[in-house]
Amino acid sequence: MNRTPKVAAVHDLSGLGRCSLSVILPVLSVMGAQCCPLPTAVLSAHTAFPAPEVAAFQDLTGAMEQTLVHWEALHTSFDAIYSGFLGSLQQIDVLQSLIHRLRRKETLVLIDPVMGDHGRVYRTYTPEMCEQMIRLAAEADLITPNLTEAALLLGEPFHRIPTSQSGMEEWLRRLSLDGKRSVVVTGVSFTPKALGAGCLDCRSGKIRFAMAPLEPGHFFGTGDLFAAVLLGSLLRGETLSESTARAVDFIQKSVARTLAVGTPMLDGVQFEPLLRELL
Ligand code: PXL
Repeated sequence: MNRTPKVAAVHDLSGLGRCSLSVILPVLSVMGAQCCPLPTAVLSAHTAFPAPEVAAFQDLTGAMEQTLVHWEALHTSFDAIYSGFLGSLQQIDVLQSLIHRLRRKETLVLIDPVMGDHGRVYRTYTPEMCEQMIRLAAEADLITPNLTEAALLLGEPFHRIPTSQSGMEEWLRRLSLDGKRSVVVTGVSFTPKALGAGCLDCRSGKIRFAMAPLEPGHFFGTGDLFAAVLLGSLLRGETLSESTARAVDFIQKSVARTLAVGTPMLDGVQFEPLLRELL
């Protein structure tokens, strides 16, 4: 019988709006992985909710540093280190130390470079943070940018985001840093009726696209849901292209269900009833 894979999940915990740890924990658990949270911050709601002046935001950078010291003292090792939304330059530095100090040869380092969406950089993300994230993401085994983040990583203006398959293949090769890391780009679409992701597996050099019917709605937190399903699938031994297809399919079904129920976009997608499909 196989040991349960262990994941260090470096993400925030947001009370309202399904995203980050509140999505990643259930998905990884149902897919048979142990999720060890390293919370970066506790928020009353994710940052897209209105009324930021009354919002709770507890920065946990100090606790992150202390956790790293404790985990290192315990000689803890992980099958994967998986990071997402980070709140400050210092948090990116802590993540870098964590990777340098706890990574083993067999550890999969998945960095989701959460910096922006829909052609805009998140308001909490400074140019220095973008630069530091680009540097750190160069050390990842796998990155999962959306189109906006892909442009930021490549230093390309948003209007140059490719709309053709050959253009996206070229971006995937560039994002892989000449095959040094694997890449999954989300939000890819070449026809009005389909949306999905493109992946480049640095071990085989192969590029694949996984597409699903386009659902007419945008929801927060789908990037986190996507990367969590992708990672859960990879840790079960599925290939990058199989894992990408599984994640695309799961997001499409979750979005379709949410549209049918009609809950608000800020609440994220109704994935809970579909979790059993990931078993
Ligand atoms: O889903 C990305 C994300 C995660 N965590 C917080 C966010 C966002 C995106 O806006 O605000 C707190």
